[in-house]
Amino acid sequence: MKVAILGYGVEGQAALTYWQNQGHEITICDANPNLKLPSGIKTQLGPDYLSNLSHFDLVVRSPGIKPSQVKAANITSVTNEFLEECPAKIIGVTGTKGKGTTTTLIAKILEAAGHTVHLGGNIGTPALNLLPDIEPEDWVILELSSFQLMDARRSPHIAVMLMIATDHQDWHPNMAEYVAAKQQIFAHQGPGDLAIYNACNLASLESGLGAPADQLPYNARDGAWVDLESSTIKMGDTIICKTSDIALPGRHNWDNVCAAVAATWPIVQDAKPIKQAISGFTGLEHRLEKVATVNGVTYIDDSYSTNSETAIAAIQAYAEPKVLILGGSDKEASFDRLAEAVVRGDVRTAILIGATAPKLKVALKNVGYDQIQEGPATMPGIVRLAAAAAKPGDVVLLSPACASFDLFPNYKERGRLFAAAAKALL
Ligand code: UMA
Repeated sequence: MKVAILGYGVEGQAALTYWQNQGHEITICDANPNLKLPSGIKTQLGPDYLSNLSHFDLVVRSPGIKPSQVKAANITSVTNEFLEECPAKIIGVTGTKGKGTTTTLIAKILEAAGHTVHLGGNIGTPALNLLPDIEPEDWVILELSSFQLMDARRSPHIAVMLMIATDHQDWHPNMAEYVAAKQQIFAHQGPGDLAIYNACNLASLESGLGAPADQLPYNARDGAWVDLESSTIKMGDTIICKTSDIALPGRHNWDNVCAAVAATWPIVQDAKPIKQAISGFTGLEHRLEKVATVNGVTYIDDSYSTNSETAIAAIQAYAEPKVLILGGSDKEASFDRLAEAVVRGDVRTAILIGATAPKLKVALKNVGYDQIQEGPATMPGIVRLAAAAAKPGDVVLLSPACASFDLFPNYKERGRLFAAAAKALL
């Protein structure tokens, strides 16, 4: 077959290995004319990279490329190929925020219960790279983004939809398309499959109630929920653990814990491994990660926070006075709710950085908040400014509510530089 791989990033590279190993003739198509590629590979690079796709027998779309841009008869994606070829049962997790944490917690619970688990998808490992090692009795846990789900032709056996909030409106033309893309996680399920939804989030609730599979809510008494009276996490009437057993910081993570309990209970039917995983998992890198304590000030790296909802959750996760670092590249989002949370959130100073700094300043001033400092363009300077503003007992919180691409290569590098600058204060 003549196979065109659209986009040569992480998934494109996985696709190249996969289809090349099957002996097909590959052409890499990418908007970037300066890509580094293996020698001898055919290419179609630059502005016309999406032209003449009808000449190929198969076209493989990378998640970052919009399906509407691709004019070809036989289109697939790494996600579609994996969903078709995977020999084991799959648990898929989507939602706006909490996907990575919930996906990982599900994997840890199943591991604690003695299962062999494979973890991948949007969290960083392209699903096709998992395929060679998967045995039929294993479990696969996939984090799935709207970009990956949008043209999905199959759904996972157990599908989890976490909270949905406004995001990626620079890529999807509107929220309706974003939510419809996420709903593909349920759309192709059938009898015997399980659709898990967040009963306290309208878009997730509506999507779950419309799912063709068996439905199981969380944040609801007939599913996994937090019993505030007894301070416990329950599955129906069964106590799984105390809320104080949860090692993840912040109340928003109780939602992720409940989602993971709902997804794994039907498989393990035993509170012990679930509690063990919940009490041992402190979180992923760059998600409310404590990276240093200097002069009585705690430095928290929440660089993964790229929208207002996650920054609000981060502000609410700490009772201490905060020096908050906000800003980055623009995703066309409103900062009004974030500004309200800053006012209520005991924020000593907000340091504004990057392209969205002026927009954030307006939103903060509109709600009467003026403890604002403009940050420099490099992380050591930003952290020094934060350190000077903080008092012993404070938290310096990098939770930017924005993507990183104006000042940093990606959110991981932004977080890594923050941690390094904080440690350099010692
Ligand atoms: N490209 C084009 N045209 C475009 C867009 C991209 O030619 O319109 C090219 C770029 O020049 C580049 C390549 O495509 O060479 C990049 O491909 P990609 O953007 O699809 O990204 P990958 O490197 O393949 O990584 C993807 C996910 N990226 C996106 O969805 C944008 C990764 O999620 C994921 O970890 C990886 O596959 C493995 O599955 C990242 C992400 O930001 C972390 N996801 C979003 C999020 O979490 O909010 C959805």
